[in-house]
Amino acid sequence: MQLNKVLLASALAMLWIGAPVQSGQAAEDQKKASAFAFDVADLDGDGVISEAELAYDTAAGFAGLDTDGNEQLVPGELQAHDAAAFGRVDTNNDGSLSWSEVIKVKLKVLEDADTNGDGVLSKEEVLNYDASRYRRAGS
Ligand SMILES: [Ca+2]
Ligand SMILES: [Ca+2]
Ligand SMILES: [Ca+2]
Repeated sequence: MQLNKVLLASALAMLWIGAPVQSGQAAEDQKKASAFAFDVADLDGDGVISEAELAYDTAAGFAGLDTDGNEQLVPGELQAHDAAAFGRVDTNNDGSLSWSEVIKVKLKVLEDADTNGDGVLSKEEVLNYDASRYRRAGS
């Protein structure tokens, strides 16, 4: 089921933005999940994630999580939601995440994670970024 795989990985990538690294999840599992999300998001298989691929992946993740289809994500639609992370993404504080709020954060992540500044994310950049988030979340 390719579509389910895409939605699952996109959901993982979605978490990758704003939110919840699950507490108690082993670092190794977290790394595997990141690598899997990367492979699915890399649609053309060139080994890097471009801004267009990131936007596509975000859109798929957003649609997959928006179970009532109202184009807003509310806490109940996000698993393992973390109030602090949710609040950072919810910039207008209306208690739900709109597409523009989500994509803005994603593009910021791309900027932050792109350590060599070439405008695309390599797997190494993504894994390093996720690992640094994981360490922060665990401390
Ligand atoms: Ca690519
Ligand atoms: Ca909002
Ligand atoms: Ca890069």
